[in-house]
Amino acid sequence: MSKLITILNGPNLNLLGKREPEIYGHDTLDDVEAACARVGKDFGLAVKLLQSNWEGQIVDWIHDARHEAAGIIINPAALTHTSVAVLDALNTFDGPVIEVHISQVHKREAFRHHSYVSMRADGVIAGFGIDGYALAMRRMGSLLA
Ligand code: DHK
Repeated sequence: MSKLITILNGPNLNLLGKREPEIYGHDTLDDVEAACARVGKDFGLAVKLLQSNWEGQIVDWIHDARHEAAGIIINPAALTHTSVAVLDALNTFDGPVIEVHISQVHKREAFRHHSYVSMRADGVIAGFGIDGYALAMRRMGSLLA
């Protein structure tokens, strides 16, 4: 049976592909899901990709992952820089957590340089576009082998 990886996406990422394409590119979250599912096949990993604009919904999905997922890949988007609640929720999860940012946040505004989630993440990927999600899946494959 495949292990499940929950891939969580925070505010505004529903607009991926339409929103500021010069920063976030033209691919959509459907493209992200397809790429992650492809990589997952090589490692015996299934994927469940979710997106919400609501902090509490992200927290609830992290709680769900406690019972059903082997690992979490999370792009918390703006919640990266603000949310102690998301950090606390991730601290209740036992498996590996990988934080992904599509853009190179350290090249951007100073407020994007700090991440609460990085205090829990086992790995952080930034600036690889949506390829960052597939790279995170590969890493999950190694960590969960
Ligand atoms: C996405 C966002 O929406 C921003 O708020 C973050 C992140 C960066 C990304 O690069 O994927 O600052």
